[in-house]
Amino acid sequence: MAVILRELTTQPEGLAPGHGLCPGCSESVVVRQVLHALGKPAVVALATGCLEVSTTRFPYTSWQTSVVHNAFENAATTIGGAEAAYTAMVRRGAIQPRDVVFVVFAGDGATYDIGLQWLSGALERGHRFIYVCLNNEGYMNTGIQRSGATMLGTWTTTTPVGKLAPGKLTWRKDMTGIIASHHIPYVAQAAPHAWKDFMTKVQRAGSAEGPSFLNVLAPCNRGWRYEARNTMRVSQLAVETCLWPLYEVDHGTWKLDYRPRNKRPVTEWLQSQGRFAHLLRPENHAIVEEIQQRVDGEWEHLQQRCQE
Ligand SMILES: Cc1ncc(C[n+]2csc(CCOP(=O)(O)OP(=O)(O)O)c2C)c(N)n1
Ligand code: SF4
Ligand SMILES: [Mg+2]
Repeated sequence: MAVILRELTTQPEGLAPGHGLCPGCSESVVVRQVLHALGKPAVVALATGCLEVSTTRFPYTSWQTSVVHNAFENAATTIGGAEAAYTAMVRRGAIQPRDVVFVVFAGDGATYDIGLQWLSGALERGHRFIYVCLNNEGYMNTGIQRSGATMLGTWTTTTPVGKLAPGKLTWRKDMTGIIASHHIPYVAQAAPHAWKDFMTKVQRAGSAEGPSFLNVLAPCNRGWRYEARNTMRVSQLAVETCLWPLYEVDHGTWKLDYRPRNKRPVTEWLQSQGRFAHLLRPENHAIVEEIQQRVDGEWEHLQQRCQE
């Protein structure tokens, strides 16, 4: 399986231009990477979030695929139902089998927090679908609130910065690890600047014989407070600082997909975004140290898991 750029350029688009996502938003990039990598008809379920509200404004739609919007929390259940109905109808001869793939796009709020039990159940039942978490580290659609994916010290509208608090007070969940402990066929972490790595992972997820989960960092220039043109640079910095390592768990085998030649300090990531501006002040030095220690600890742990 190989991702060949020339072939990608001739494929039809699954997501049309003219949607309402902010200029510079990574979410449309991620969606197009997924649909292009699959290269076959997709049945898509959307959790409520920036992607859904910006691409499905009645009476228009940006989707050139089948798409269903459900509630904020239950996209995994919806796609599981669609996949089960399809399988049952094929089995009893009501429809002809087709080469189609079932895909969820859901934000980190929908995935890490409010939809976690629905997702966990669908994974445990073994439905064949790809779950893509668009992880922009906050509830962006409703005004940049913190989520379980938001990192320690981050400014959001519900973790304000002031005399009493320096942004978010707790670390983030290891959602990729949580999903890996469901022992599904394929789990991976990815980022949009590393497009070939990501699209190869999408293809692996698409050929898995059961559920698969892709946790994709999805930089949000609006909520992260950086200039729209820097989206891919910010994505790259997350990986080069080891804050967002690229790895996969393929049938239980952990594999590191990228090792930075020169691991960058987390301060470079913090400097790239206005939501961390307060952390660069001397009085918040200890928080930056803690972030670095946690990132280093997670990186060490990951390398051990990958037997590197
Ligand atoms: C049960 C429920 N609670 C809250 C909301 C309001 N709501 C809609 S989208 C959203 C935030 C989505 O955040 P996330 O899943 O991270 O997606 P993003 O917009 O950041 O891409 C919230 C809180 C809702 N629609 N339903
Ligand atoms: S708020 Fe962020 S995630 Fe939402 S459309 Fe704008 S850039 Fe994208
Ligand atoms: Mg989000």
